[in-house]
This record gives sequence, structure tokens and C-alpha cells, in this order.
Amino acid sequence: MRLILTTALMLGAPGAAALLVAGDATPPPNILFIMSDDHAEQAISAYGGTLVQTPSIDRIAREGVLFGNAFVTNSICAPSRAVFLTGKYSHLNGLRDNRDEFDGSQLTFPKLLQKAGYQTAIVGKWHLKTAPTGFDHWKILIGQGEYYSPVFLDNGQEVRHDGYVTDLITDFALDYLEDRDPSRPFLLVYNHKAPHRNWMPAVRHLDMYADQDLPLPETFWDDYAGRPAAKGQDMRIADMYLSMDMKLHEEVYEEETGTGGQKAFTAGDAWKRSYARMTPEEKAAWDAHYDPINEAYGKERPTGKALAEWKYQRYMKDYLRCIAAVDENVGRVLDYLDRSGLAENTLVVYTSDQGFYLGEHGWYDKRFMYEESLAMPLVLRYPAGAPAGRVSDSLVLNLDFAPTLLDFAGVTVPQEMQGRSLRPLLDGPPPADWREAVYYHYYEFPHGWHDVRTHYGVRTDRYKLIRFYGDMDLWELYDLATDPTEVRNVHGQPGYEAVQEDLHDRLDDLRKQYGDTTGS
Ligand SMILES: [Ca+2]
Repeated sequence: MRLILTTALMLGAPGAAALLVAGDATPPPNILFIMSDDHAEQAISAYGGTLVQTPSIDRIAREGVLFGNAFVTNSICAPSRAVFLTGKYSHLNGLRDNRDEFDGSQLTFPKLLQKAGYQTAIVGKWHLKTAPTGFDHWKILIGQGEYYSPVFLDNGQEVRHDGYVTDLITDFALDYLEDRDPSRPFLLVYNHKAPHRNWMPAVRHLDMYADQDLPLPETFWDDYAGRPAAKGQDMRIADMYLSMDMKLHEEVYEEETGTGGQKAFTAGDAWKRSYARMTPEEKAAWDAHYDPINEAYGKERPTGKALAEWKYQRYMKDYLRCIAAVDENVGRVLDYLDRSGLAENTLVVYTSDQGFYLGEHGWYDKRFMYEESLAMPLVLRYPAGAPAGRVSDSLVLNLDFAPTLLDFAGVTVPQEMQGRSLRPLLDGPPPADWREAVYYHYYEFPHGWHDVRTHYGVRTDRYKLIRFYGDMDLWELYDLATDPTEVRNVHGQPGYEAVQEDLHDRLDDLRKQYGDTTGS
């Protein structure tokens, strides 16, 4: 402990004063931050999801706190990760969509933890194009990474590892924990690629759901009435690629039946490359499962609604099988914390970079400010400093991660970070001045994937106001109490005048508060 304080003081870290003033005997917590990619709340049993069982993630919730109203500020992969690191909205951290590169010279919470004496590491998905900064150790996937035999950048060196990505990332996370300096606290960011598209399960999970069909969500055949931006997207399951998404080989599918979110993308080639990465043993297990399904497709050749529903089953089963591997591996790490005696003083967070559509509105992917992709799962366990079995309904954001982790570490949260520490929410009612609305802004259009229009908006505990701008200029208003699936846009409708005016005011105020003048 003394060493930490000395190091922090010598480096003039913002946290030094806080650590000294605190002056108690409790060592700062270790931090294990787990972020998966595109893991929807609907696919976590602790959130009431019935599609898949997630006992390890549920365990974190049961032994800690589950946040029932956790949201992202910009529902897309790289931007969400930049918000996580900086505690700032996209218009300030500079990473607005997946085309942008992360400016690693800016202030991030890992840098501050480093200065405060933490050893810092990131293992798994990074996705920010520039090399990590603020981490002593990094072993990351290149870009999106591959499910089988992925290539990792090991502190800058490219190394290919045979095996399944979710298992490998966990192996490397456990290696790091074994090899770390036990005299100093650690920050380990342990990020999964799964269950990101194209949802390739581990071969050991291919038999899950073999004799079972999954229920269609009630909005699967949404007609998008009153919502031109929702209608104008290219992210319908009905339009998924037969190659990359459905894993059919060329001799079976012959021609693609959908745009897949990006007409210019050569999905067939991408699928061939992914498939070719498997070892002969993996390929044999893979083919034993998929070949009969592919042959059946070749004979039946479903079209129209039947094809869309066939794609839904296939997509969902692969997505959920990927989650089975994530949950198993989270369990491996929790077991390690138990065995090594680290569990008590380690803050464990499980979250995802955003939510995902599992057939709602007929979709996969994210981006829209509608509930399924605006929401992220968030469970947190810290036996030494947070109660077990609590649920918080306060409105929280991924913007809050950096301030929260700094707060737990006893490091002063810099003024320039825009989120708030979640710590006061853990064991009591929320502070009187806790936020009553969250602000959102999405940017990736007309470039990129899926044709989701640029939009921003505000969500309170009951209502949501969205403005689509760019090649469309549209307002949407939803009453989540009476219309939880968001199919009835009541903007401009009688009876909502006061609510609408209040939401417009809140939106204006939040844009001012966060300094967002973009998109006006
Ligand atoms: Ca993602």
C-alpha cells in the first residue's frame, strides 16, 4: 500500500491526494472488467431472458448488483469502447462511428489507474484501430478478430493461436492473473469478441437447440408504420447473407438472397476465409452438424416469410450458442478468483458494448435508440464493498464506467469526464440529484453498415423522444409504459402535448449540458 501511495505521489497523480486522505487500511480493489460484444439483455437469464441460461453472469448479479436501466450513449462497437475509456460522449472523445480512429493521447481512466499504482492490462477485443495506451500489458484481437484460430497482437507482436476465440481470450486473461505482480492492485479489461456477427459457436455447443425452435418476437413482422427511419434500415434478418450469416457453402446457396446490411461487401469470400481457419478436427465437427441442415436447405429452398423465419432460427441458435461459451468462460474466471483468494477484494463488472436485436422489429444488429440496442446488461459484484442481490432501477450509462472505477480505486474523477460514479447507487436510494434522463447520439450514416439514419434523443424512465436528421428530418415519441415495443410513434398526437414539450426541453438542456452542437 505504501508503495502505491509513493508511486502515485511521485507521478503527481490526481488520485494521490485521495488515497492519502482516505488513509484507511482497506487496500484498493482489484478490477476485473468484462465486456462482451453485442450481448443483449434478452439473452441473460438474470434479466429474465428465457432463451439461454447464463449461470455465471447470473452469479455476479446474485452476489452483487444488477442495473435494470443501463444504457449506452451511442449504440455501436468502437464508439462505445471509446466512451468506456474516456467517460466522455463521442463528440468530445472524437470517435463517433466505426470509421473513426481512437486518439490514444487523450485522458483515459486506465492511465489514471496506472498513475495511482495499478498494473493495467487488456485482453481480447479492442477495436479502436490505434495501439492501446494506458495499459502495461495488452493482448488484443486485430479489428473484429476471428472466431477460430484468431491472430492476437501480443504487446505489438502478431501471434496466431489455434482454438476458439472465447476460450483463448480467457486463457490469456488467466495467464495474466497468474503472472501479475501480487503486491499491486490490477485492472484487467477482459473483452470478448462473442457474440458478435457472424456468430460462430464453439463446436462443443453446436448441438444446443438441435430439437427445438425458438419463439418469434411479437414485432418480428413489424410494418414500421409511422416510422420511416425504422423502415429505411438494412438490418432485417430476412436480408441476412446465406453465406457468412447462415454458413451455407456456395455450392448449396448458389446466389445470395439478401443485402446483409452492406451491398458492396463480398460476404461469400469472407465466409470462405472464416471457415478455412478451423483445424481439421474442428471442421469435421462443424460439418457433421451443419452439412445435414445445409442439404435440407438445398432441397427445400424456402422463400419469402418461410425463408425469413428459417434465417431467424439459424441466427438465434448460433448467437445463443456463442453466449453459452462466454458464460462458461466467465465462470472459469470467477472460479479462479475464488481459488486464488482474490474474490473478496475484486470488483467484477459484466457488461456489453451495447444491446442487440434478437428478431425484434425483424432485426439483428444495434444502432437505433430503441430499447433493445439502447440498453446494455450491467451487473457488478464487489464483496468487500457492495451488497449482494440488489437491483438498481436508476438511469445509468456507459459514460459512468470510468468515473465509477476511478471512484472505487480512490482516484479523483477529473472534471472533464461527463459520467457519474455508480457507487452511491449500490447500497441505498439514489442521490436526490441523480439524472432523470439520458442523452443519446448515433452518427454512422450514410457510410458504414445498415443504413440507420443519424439521430439523437432523450429517454426518461417512461418516455423517449428521438430526432432523426440528415437525409430525413423526423421526430418520434414513445410512451414505454403503454407501448414497450415502440411501434406507436405519438409525436404530434393529441394527449401528449405536455409530455412532448417537457422532452424537447430536456433534450435541449442535455445537449447544452454535454456540449453537443453536432447534428443540429
Ligand atoms: Ca458491439
